[in-house]
Amino acid sequence: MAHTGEKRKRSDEKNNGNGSTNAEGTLQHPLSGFELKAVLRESARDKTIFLHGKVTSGNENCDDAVIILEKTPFQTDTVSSLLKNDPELKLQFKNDIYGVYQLSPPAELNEIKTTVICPASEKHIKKYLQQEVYLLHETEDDYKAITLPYIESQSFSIQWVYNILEKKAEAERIVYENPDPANGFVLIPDFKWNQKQVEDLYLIAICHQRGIRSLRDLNADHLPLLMNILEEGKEAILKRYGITGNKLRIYLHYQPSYYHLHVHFTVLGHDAPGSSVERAHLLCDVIQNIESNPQYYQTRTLTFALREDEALLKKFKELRDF
Ligand code: GTA
Repeated sequence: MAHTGEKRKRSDEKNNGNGSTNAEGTLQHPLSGFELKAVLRESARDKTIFLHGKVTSGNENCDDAVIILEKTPFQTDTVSSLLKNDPELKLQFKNDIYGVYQLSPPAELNEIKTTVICPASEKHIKKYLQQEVYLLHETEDDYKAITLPYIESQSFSIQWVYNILEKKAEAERIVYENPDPANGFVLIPDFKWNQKQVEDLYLIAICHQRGIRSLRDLNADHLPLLMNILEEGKEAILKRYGITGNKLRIYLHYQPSYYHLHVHFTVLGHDAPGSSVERAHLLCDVIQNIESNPQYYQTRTLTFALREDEALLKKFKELRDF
């Protein structure tokens, strides 16, 4: 019988160190015992699929897990090795000068980015489910009477944000930090970016100050923080990735999923999810709006889209003529 240490080592090799330890001290594969429950959404264009499944991973009770599979972009520095040394090609058809083949690349050039949310709440499952979306115009009163109570009662946990700010998770991934408690922030690669190519660069700046939920809370007091994020964020990205500020889309989501102020940095050429006009607010515009009217985000009607199944949309339907 293998000793626990040996068992852990073997399982570690198989897992590449990515497993979690169960009660017996054995490392378990994050997808161990995977059973598919439903396909939540798929996109042929984005080469992604969102799955609802069950896993029996580690200590966690994962009757409900969300797994996101995404084919990763080509990397210009390794792409030529895909074609060198007569790779395995299957002819699909040939017509005159046109040939279509299926290429089977070696495993290291054929990665699938795999995101596992485990255990996933019902809200996570709904978030990734393909659904109709509806546009909503939220007035100042709507925010106070409907949205704010909703956010306070049932938004996603932001523990992962505190883990980043307190260096309990992803500490080695931090690209830049301004440690000032009021006007500082942490700049870190987003969940959605594998950092292998800058073509889909995606970072987030998370502010140190707690209690700023979203755009709606921003006023003139927050201008130094917003300016720091804009200027220092651009500078850090130029230094680390060689991408200039005029190639970056720097924006906040309204509504966000996580109500602790954060700013998205994506490259212009990348059509990042959530960068559409009904959700993304450019940071430079946000700063100007507050400069011209310090109460801009408390008083203006803000427009955004909500999915059919979202509790917030149901609240608006109940309480307003929608
Ligand atoms: N570094 O633990 C984390 C982490 N988490 C839990 C979330 N984020 C994290 N980053 C790090 N570590 O950009 C990131 C998210 C997001 C930001 C929160 O924090 O990736 P938000 O509050 O405005 O929420 O931003 P938003 O935009 O709804 O989040 P999200 O998850 O990006 O969803 C938007 C759409 O993107 C989804 O509806 C879906 O269509 C798509 N999407 C989400 N995740 C993926 C994915 N892994 N792969 C492909 N598409 C995805």
